Formats: sequence, C-alpha cells, structure tokens
Amino acid sequence: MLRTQVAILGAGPAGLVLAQLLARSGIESIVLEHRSREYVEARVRAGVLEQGSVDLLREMGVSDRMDREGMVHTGLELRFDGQGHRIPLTELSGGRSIMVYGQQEVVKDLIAARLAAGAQILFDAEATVVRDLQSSRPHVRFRCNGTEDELEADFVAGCDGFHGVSRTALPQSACTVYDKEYPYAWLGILAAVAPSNEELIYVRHERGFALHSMRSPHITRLYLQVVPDEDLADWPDERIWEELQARMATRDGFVLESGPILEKGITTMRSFVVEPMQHGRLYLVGDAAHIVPPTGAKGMNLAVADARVLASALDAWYAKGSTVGLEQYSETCLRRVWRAEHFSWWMTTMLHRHADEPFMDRLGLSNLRYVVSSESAARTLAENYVGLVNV
Ligand code: RFL
Ligand code: PHB
Repeated sequence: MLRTQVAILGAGPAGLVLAQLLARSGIESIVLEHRSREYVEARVRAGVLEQGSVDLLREMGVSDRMDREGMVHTGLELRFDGQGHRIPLTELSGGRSIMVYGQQEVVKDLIAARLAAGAQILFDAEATVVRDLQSSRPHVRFRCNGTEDELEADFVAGCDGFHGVSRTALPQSACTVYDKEYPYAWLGILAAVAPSNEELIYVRHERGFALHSMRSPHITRLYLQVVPDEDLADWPDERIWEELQARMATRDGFVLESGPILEKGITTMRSFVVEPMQHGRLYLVGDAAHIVPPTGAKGMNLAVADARVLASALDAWYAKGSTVGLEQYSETCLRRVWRAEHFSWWMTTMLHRHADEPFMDRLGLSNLRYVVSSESAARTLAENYVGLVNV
C-alpha cells in the first residue's frame, strides 16, 4: 500500500498541472497513469493555449520551451463563401493573445519538470476502483505490471479524462449529467509541410467544415468535418488533400500546400457536463467532468483552469485548514465550464454543415455574417476565444 497527500489519477494536462501546482505549495502527490510515458507524450490532441493557460505555465516555471517554440497568434481567420475575414483577437480583447503549442508538448514539459523534482508518476498504472470517498482516508485500487496495489490519500483528484474510472464513483442519485451529441466528427491529420497561412483558418463550406492549424513552422494540423461513423480506410491521403483543397479554396486563389501525412485519426464530438464535479473527497478535474466539441479550442484550457482552482483550494486546506475553497470547487469551476460549453456549441453550430437540418445551416451562415460585420459580435468571439478573465 502506498500513501500520499493527494492521489492524482491521470497524467494529462489536468493531472500534471495539478501535481506541479501542489508541489509548489509543498503538497505531495502521486500520479497514476494508465498508459506508458511514450504513449502520453506522443498523443496528438489540442494545440491552442489561452492567455490564462500560458500565464499559468509561466508562473509554474514550465514555459521555457513553450516560449521558444510556441507561436503567439494575435488573430484568426473565418472563411466562408470563398472569402476570408480576419478577426483581430488581440485588438478586440484588450491585448490578450493565444499560443499555438501542442498539448503533447505541454505534457512532455510537465512530466520532465515533475520527474526532475523527484516526484512520483507511475506509468502503466491503471486505477480500477476509487473508494471510501466519504472518509478522511479515501483509497484508490490500481493495477501496475500485472499486480494489484492500493494508494491511500487525503484527497483523490480524478484527472483521468472522459473514459476514466473516477466519474463512475459518483453515485447517480447525487449528480446530474448534461449531454449532447453532434451529427458529425472531425478527421484530423498532421502533415510534414509548412503552414499555408500564418494564422488559424476556420472554414465553413457547402461540403462541410475545415480547419487549418499548425504545430511548428514545418508541421501543419488540418481537420475536416466527416460523419461520426466515417471509416478512416475510405480516406487515402489523396482524398484528404482533395477535400481540404476544395473546402479551403478562395475566390482569390488561396494555395494549400500539401505534404506527407504523418498521422490521421477521427474524433467524435460531444458536449457533456456532470454536476457537481465533486463527491466526498473525490474531485473531478478536466475531461473527467466535462467535454466540449473542439471548435472553440477550450478542452485543454478548461482542464488547466480546473486544476488551478483545485490546487488553490487544497493549498488553503493544508495551510490554514480552510474548507471554503474545497466546498466551492465545483461551483467555481462550473461557471467557466458552462461559458466554454456555450461558446464551443456556438462556434460548432455556426461553422459546421447540418445535412439533415437546413434551418441550422441558415442560422450558422447568418451568425458568421454577423460576426464578420459587427465589431461587438467579433469582440464576443475574441474575448471567449482568448479566454475570459472573469466568468
Ligand atoms: P486527458 O488528456 O484525456 O488525460 C487523462 C489521462 O488519464 C489517463 N487515464 C487513466 N489513468 C489511470 N487510471 C485510469 N483508470 C485512467 N483512465 C484514463 C489517460 O491515459 C490520460 O493520460 O484529460 P485532461 O487532462 O482532462 O485534458 C483534457 C484535454 O486532453 C482535452 O480537453 C483536449 O485535448 C481537447 N481538445 C482541445 N482542447 C483545447 O483546449 N484546445 C484545442 O485546440 C483542442 N483541440 C482537443 C482538440 C481534443 C481533440 N481530440 C482528439 C479529442 C482537438 C482534438 C482533435
Ligand atoms: C489544433 O491545432 O489542434 C486545434 C486548433 C483549434 C481548434 C481545435 C484544434 O479549435
């Protein structure tokens, strides 16, 4: 049996940011991660950090590589009817910006920082049961290298993502789930080619949504709207490039550079929130408690924001015995979560094609026209996209 102050399930952005913040307050934790270190460091996911997440990574002392290799963006493009419209994010949000830096790079930097400080991250360790949540000594059972073991802690942080085990420990009678599925998915690729534009391009097209993003001056990240049960086998590389070319084309001859595809995958889309995000001494953090469709680039940022709130509440508990922060954890996080839920739903429905619901298509187009022609509508997009300070 292992013992620590805070048991953290999951070494994604939520678990790792929490572990790093706790360590800075002198609070010990052990992270249990189901997958191998290689696996979590290679998993391609989000790419956009809000200003607040960037500031926090700097405060936490893990920003050296991000500041060297990350790309600060002050605007993005909305493209429809074959024409691009730039939204000057920084100008419209009082000087705030976003950083384009891969989630797996954030994860690598945080793992390196924790391990260099001698912290314990147990990889290939799958949590199977979380119990005794109403006692002052909650336990986590886990399986590591074929053997069963147990971790005892003062608190358990469920940072194990949407498919993790911790949310299942919430009794159904004590929580409410809000869930919405979308009739589309994203086919995402990573290509060894320089980005074709300096900024992100969100495209609405008759054939479906497309997104141009990037990871470095040599690597482009691109997405296409597809159907949820799309078979990747039906998408040879040439078809992907043809579809991207068709959707991204502009009247003035935009050129999308193509190159070798390094990685491809399909992501389904959903909106999901469980309330409250806490039960006894278990606190859910990040995707374990909520999911947004990726069109607003909010998932990783919400995980980081939750971790910050929980770290500060635990710090107050250990330093002063104060329970106020812990009691308010769920309510505090949910305010930001619901703002991001709305923004992500709004961006998603505005930019995707709704094959079976032409009414939604018309609304989306009208909304886009409004955003690119009204400064207040564009400001609404900008301040949500770079991340609101107060929610
Ligand atoms: P994670 O990253 O899923 O980490 C959870 C970790 O827990 C482990 N785990 C377990 N460990 C121990 N025991 C168990 N029983 C366990 N079960 C699971 C898992 O192996 C994993 O390592 O959740 P976290 O930390 O809450 O972070 C959330 C983010 O990963 C997620 O919200 C974002 O990736 C979403 N997202 C985006 N977010 C943004 O902020 N900006 C973006 O631009 C953005 N783009 C995206 C995205 C997600 C995407 N996909 C693939 C869903 C683009 C895509 C395509
Ligand atoms: C990405 O770069 O992976 C990315 C960017 C913006 C999004 C989603 C994903 O909205």
